[in-house]
Amino acid sequence: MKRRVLCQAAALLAATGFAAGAAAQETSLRLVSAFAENGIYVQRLLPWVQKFNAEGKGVLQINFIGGPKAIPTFEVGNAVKTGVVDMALATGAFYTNVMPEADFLKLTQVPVAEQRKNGAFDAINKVWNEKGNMQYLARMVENQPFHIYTNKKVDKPDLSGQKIRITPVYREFFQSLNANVVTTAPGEVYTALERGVVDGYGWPIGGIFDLNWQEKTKFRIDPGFYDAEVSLIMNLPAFKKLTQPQRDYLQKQLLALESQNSFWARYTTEEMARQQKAGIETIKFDPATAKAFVDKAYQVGWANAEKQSPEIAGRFKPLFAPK
Ligand code: 173
Ligand code: 173
Repeated sequence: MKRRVLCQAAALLAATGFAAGAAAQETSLRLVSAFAENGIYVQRLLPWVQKFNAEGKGVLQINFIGGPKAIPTFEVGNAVKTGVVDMALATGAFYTNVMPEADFLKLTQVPVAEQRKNGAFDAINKVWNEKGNMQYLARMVENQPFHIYTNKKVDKPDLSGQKIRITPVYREFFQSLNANVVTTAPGEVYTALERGVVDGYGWPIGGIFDLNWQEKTKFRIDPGFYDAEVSLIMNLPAFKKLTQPQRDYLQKQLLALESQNSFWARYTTEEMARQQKAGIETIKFDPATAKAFVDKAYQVGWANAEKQSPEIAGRFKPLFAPK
């Protein structure tokens, strides 16, 4: 694995090295995505990169290298930490190998705009700086709850006898529902479903069509739980090297990116309709069971956070709690 990443790093440097020195004041940041290039997250990010580069000429540029073919999904965090790349689009569940706290961001119940005001964003950055050698830049996905998608019908929140594809997002919660779990990158979900290696998977409400999973999906369990966190992160030394005008420009564009997050509520409505049209049936619980299901997700999520990192979980919890 190590060797493969080094080898890819060499390829990245070779691919991007030519740009260096073109303009003395201009810095070009190498960006990768832990999510597939044809998926909704990268599809929304690329126009932002284009605008960033058009308006940032002579100041700061972003060079999008690619998705998981450039750096494998679960290696992206380390690539940012070590400076193999400058910046990444990722989610915390993909870089718990850097710090377990990365996955805690799924537990936020306040909008990122509020996180910037109430101290949550600063609290996150203190940890990301100290433990991850990273700057947490911006959250570009909000209002995207996770769901259980399965091919085996259930009439209560019990996944006994089911094998479910997970990432760290879902592990303890699905295990508490008696599932057998197997961790895979998103890029392996289709094949796992096709071969019957798994009966289902965890994923947010939106995006299952991006890799054609609807072809292999019979049911979605409602309600959703947590909030999918997809964010830009940056190597800390690379961030600190930026001049003040570069930093100001970056910050302006990051806030502009976050200001578009109202998209996600609309996307949820569209994706639910699209799933229904594709023949995916919804499994719903009675209101009391649904509430207990969501409460359990947060209870299990925070209990695990407190077990892994009690001090930091204690700092985050009041800042992430709904008002
Ligand atoms: O994993 C690899 O072998 C790899 O990614 C690579 C990259 C550049 C040149 C040769 C191999
Ligand atoms: O791969 C995943 O299921 C996962 O952890 C995730 C996190 C955020 C957005 C989409 C997927």
